Amino acid sequence: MPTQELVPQTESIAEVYATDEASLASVAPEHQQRWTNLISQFNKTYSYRPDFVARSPGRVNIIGEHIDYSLYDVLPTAVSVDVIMAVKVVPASGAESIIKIANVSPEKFPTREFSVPHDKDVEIDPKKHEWVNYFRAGLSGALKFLRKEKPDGSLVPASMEILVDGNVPPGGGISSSAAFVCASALAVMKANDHNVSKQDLLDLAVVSERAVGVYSGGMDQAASIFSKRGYLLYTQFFPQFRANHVPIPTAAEEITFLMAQSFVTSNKADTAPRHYNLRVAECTLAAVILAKNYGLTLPKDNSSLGYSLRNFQNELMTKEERLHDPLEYQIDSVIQATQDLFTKEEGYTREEMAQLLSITVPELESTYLSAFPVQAERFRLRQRALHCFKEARRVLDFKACLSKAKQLDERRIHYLGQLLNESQASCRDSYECSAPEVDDICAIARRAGTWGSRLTGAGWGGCTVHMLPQGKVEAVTKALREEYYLKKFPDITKEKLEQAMVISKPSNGSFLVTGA
Ligand code: NG1
Ligand code: MG
Repeated sequence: MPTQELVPQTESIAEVYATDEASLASVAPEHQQRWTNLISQFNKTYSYRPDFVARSPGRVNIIGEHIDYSLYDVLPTAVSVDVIMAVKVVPASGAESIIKIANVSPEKFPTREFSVPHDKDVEIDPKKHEWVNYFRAGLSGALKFLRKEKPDGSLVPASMEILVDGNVPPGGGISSSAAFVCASALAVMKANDHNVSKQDLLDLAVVSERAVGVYSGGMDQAASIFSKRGYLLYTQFFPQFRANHVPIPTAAEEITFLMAQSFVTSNKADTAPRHYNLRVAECTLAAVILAKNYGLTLPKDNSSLGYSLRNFQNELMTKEERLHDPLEYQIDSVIQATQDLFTKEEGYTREEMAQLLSITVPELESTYLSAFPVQAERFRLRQRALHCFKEARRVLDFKACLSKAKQLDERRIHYLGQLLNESQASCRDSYECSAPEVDDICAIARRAGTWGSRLTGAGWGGCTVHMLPQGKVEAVTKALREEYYLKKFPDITKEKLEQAMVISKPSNGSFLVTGA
């Protein structure tokens, strides 16, 4: 029986030699054909072989939704779909480095060429939806990191010729963005001869993704970089990042996770001011108003806006309580505090929040609502904070249930399923990040025999995840096909229907392949 293992954060990203077929097969058993195609198409495009391939996968979040940016623990893992990026390093000449980037599907993702100034930041316009923005984001984060290492300004970034193949569905809730940004950042580090550690890659990829205009927590990048085949990644952000590989215990009936797309896509770059970034702002404002009410000064932390609900929890506890009270009790106290303070179900206006903080509205806006645009009249602090704290408890409960038993009996399995269902209900009612289609999928799947069903990722459409016995996979996929996909999309192609539902196997995180 595999046991829980602490993730080695300072370890370098794994490098595998393409000629060593056994080790390549052990890290990437699926998609061998895609790898071979990438190399031969690279050869055709640029007339030589690449120096290396950088690869990073998408992820599925099992439980812990919308709480990473409040610095609470989450439980995701990498999936087998990924972004692979073949690279040839070209010696830089003159004052500019040149990036040529092509995609194996040029009709959808046209080839681009651009120069990288040696002494300036990479510019990205988040309003222009360009597939290469995600590469630029990774490039920008990596160059910032490399420049810090050479403060004398002597860094001459390598020119690169690149061919990309990604099969993570975009806007589909399994983080095509993190896969692309992490693979890009890793490729740039390698091209510039930097043997990057997993932790450094995580730190710079999180900053990178913020360059595309989203307040992003760190879950997706952590899962994409650190995951290990067969394990979930128990990821902690407070007081600093730490992660553990958690095995899924055996059960009488094999436990399977199925992902099902809703095919309702929410483009984060467009909707963030009303959805994602607004939620980040609501949680941050809830944290600072709670702190103010209890006479506490929150020290800045490394969350997106610098103040998190997790940090409030920490400050509210006395030293004694922090040391001796289980985290579950501590969370119960902050749930109570939230219910006592935020009594307005309809939410709070800017004026009301400013008053609670004893500041002016312009001060409120410049401190909490200006890093990224946020559109809202009212901020539903009670519902958002309650979702966050209760979801954080569910993650602790889920993890404890996995860790305690060598074998999961029926009672425990049902308990895990119930936690997933409660998570979905809370996302729908308190966090308002579900969608009617997602609710529909979950209801159909449960009727057909899942133990638990919920949205995964940011929501507002996107992807769902289901925990079910292996023996029920056929019944559940049949029900979803007939009652959701064929009903909602009568003209759906066979190919699309095949991509709609996949069994999610916890996969390996980022790695490099050389000698291809
Ligand atoms: P998606 O939109 O699925 O990539 C986002 C965030 C995560 C996390 C989840 C919700 C980014 C890159 N990712 O995921 O950090 O907050 O939503 O749990 O913004
Ligand atoms: Mg994303």
